[in-house]
Amino acid sequence: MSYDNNNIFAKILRGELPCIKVYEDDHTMAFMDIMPQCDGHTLVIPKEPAETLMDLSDEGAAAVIKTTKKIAAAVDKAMQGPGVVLFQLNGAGAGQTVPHLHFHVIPGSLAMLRQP
Ligand code: DGP
Repeated sequence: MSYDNNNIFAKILRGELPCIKVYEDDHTMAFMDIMPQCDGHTLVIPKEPAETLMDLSDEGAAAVIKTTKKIAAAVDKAMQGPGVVLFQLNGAGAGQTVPHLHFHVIPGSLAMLRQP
């Protein structure tokens, strides 16, 4: 597995770059997206170095899903719907731009997402 220790989210995890952090525990962190699709767009990442979901351990996957569930509930409550979209890209070919696994938690609906 390749992992770039100098990617932006690795720097955020080490405290070398700022972020608007909304949640942190021993295994995960959540912070606001710097280029949000809409207000409330939040990112959830594991602390384990993993570029894609396939690179993450089962324990890391359980932790990141647990945190994503918490954040999705909080975003839903704060933004009041109409729903919450989750997405997660694996690899540059899929459009992943930051090579540290992250889940997007976006209030709204698929139809409301900004088109590329
Ligand atoms: P993706 O295309 O799935 O790899 O999404 C990467 C997301 O990361 C994108 O929505 C913008 C966000 N992002 C990029 N750089 C930064 C940063 O320095 N800080 C924060 N908070 N988000 C960032």
